[in-house]
Amino acid sequence: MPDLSVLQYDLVANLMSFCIAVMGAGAVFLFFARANVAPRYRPALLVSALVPAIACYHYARIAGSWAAAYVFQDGSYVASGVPFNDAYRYADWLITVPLLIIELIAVCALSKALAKSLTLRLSIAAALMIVLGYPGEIATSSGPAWLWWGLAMIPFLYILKVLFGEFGTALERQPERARPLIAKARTLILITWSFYPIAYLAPYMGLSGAAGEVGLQVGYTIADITAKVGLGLYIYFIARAKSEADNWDVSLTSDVDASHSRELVGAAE
Ligand SMILES: *C/C=C(C)/C=C/C=C(C)/C=C/C1=C(C)CCCC1(C)C
Repeated sequence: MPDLSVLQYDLVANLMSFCIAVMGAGAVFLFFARANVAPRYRPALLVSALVPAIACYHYARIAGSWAAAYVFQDGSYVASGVPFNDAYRYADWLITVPLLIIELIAVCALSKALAKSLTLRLSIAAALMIVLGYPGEIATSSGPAWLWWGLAMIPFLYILKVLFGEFGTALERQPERARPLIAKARTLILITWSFYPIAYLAPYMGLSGAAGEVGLQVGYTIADITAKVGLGLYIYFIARAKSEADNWDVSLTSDVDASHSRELVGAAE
């Protein structure tokens, strides 16, 4: 681990702490938000809540490992000799990345056969992508790093191909008001997920030392928050839009929504 200034060390430590708070709050919000959507979309929201809950736990471990990897000495942070454990990130991704795919497919309530086939193929591809990426992440020379990167890119590109191909076709049959939200959720996946394979290569493209390490930790953390809590919020809004399109009466479960639903009923009459 490279030596860090107080500012660099604190930037990472504070961002990890912020991430624990956001993931925890996101998990609680999405868990209770289930009540505001029709029962058929609740499993999607439950999965959306599980993802930041799992990440909240892993970030507590990651932040602990970051603290253990450094000691404060003569005005700056130097490596303590305890290795920083990057495996927590990969263990987290191995569980959460397939779950993110599952929540997006679940909220669409596609035909059973299509949902099953997409879920199976995409979650296996997602897990394979993470497993193939790990040996490269811990590699110390560029040969194996590039090799595993290339191998992990195959399932990654497959996921994007299916999301913008087959899944895109299924999207056309979604209710009108949910369609733009689903398309935006998919764009969020494209943008945030593309960040990871680029950040992974940073040390091999000239960004090394303290700036490289801080950049990587900050980048992964921001991407994780956006990809998990950001997507979770989209899943919630999609589920709300679809519940309304299904004429599900929100006032039955929530007082706050009663006046809104009366407006809807009024508009329908
Ligand atoms: C919440 C965590 C998320 C959304 C993590 C996503 C991770 C990726 C899309 C990682 C992709 C990688 C490649 C495509 C190649 C190099 C190795 C990885 C694992 C960084």
